[in-house]
Amino acid sequence: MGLFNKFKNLFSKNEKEEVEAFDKGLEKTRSEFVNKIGILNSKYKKVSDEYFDELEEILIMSDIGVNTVMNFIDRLKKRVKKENITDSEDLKEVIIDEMFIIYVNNEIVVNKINYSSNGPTVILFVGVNGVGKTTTIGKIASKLYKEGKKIMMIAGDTFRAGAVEQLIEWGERTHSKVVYGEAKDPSSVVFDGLKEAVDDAYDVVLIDTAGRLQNKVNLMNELDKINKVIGKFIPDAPHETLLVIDATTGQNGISQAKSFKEITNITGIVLTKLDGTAKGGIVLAIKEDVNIPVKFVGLGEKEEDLRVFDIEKYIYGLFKDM
Ligand SMILES: Nc1nc2c(ncn2[C@@H]2O[C@H](COP(=O)(O)OP(=O)(O)OP(=O)(O)O)[C@@H](O)[C@H]2O)c(=O)[nH]1
Ligand SMILES: [Mg+2]
Repeated sequence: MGLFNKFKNLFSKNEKEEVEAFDKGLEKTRSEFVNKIGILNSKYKKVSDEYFDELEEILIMSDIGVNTVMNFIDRLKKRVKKENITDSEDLKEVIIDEMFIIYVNNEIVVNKINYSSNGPTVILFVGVNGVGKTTTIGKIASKLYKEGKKIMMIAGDTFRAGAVEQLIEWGERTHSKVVYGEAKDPSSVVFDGLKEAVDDAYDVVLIDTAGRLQNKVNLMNELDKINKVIGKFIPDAPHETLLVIDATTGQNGISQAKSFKEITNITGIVLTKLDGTAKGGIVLAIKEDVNIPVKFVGLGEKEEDLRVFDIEKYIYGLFKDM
């Protein structure tokens, strides 16, 4: 209790709404997690090897990832020894503390979007089918529009039926220009779009791509081509390549991240549908197994449900009932 009041006071008044969004989006993960730890702690009043075995299982079930969990348990055991902790209740604070350490790990966590200081900022969205790329573009456009930005969306997904219409709909809703060309090569649509974006001084260009990963070489070639076209217009672009992952796919999402990392230079991850899973621990696995910063999280289907990722609000959302 004391810990969480301390925690809560860290957030400023104007962050209240933001804290509530994380809190709500992580409800499923939290209730599962906190329940299980509650049951565990009433079963074992004292910390023991059996206690750690069961804790390990609970953590793995929340998709934190096996390696991460092993290291985590090792560190907990060391602290238990060093700090002479015997009661399982006293271990709670240490668990939360160590979760922070996994994520922050003495590094400065950069989750800000790298905006260009001159000319359009180009953000490329990649990821497999149905993870939420197009929806994320819509949600980000809605944020940017509210900030007064001139936005262009480019329909680099010329593959799936209905993909262009979906983007056009988001374009209308967020006052963004949509550039598309059905039956064209994605990179030639990107060419048309970027030319216009530079000529007409757009602030941000959001590029949607098709979500295919059956053939790594093809995808690599396609993304290479798109990147070359982008670089022709704006040498230091794309300023961000965001990989979109669906949190409900758990460890599968982690292997997608590993594959995409080999294909192209991913600068950040958007983790969608956290609201739809009890396995929100995936954020920590991404950090440890992939080491690409999570820049945004999807905490629901509405426009305002996409949030800039914040580790403190995330941890608070996970444990506030503990
Ligand atoms: N609950 C929830 N649903 C989401 C979130 N993000 C996206 N969705 C839903 O996920 C579904 C797929 O989203 P799309 O944006 O079409 O996914 P995509 O990656 O563009 O899919 P393809 O173009 O087919 O590759 C839609 O029904 C979205 O409403 C989220 O954060 N939470
Ligand atoms: Mg799409």
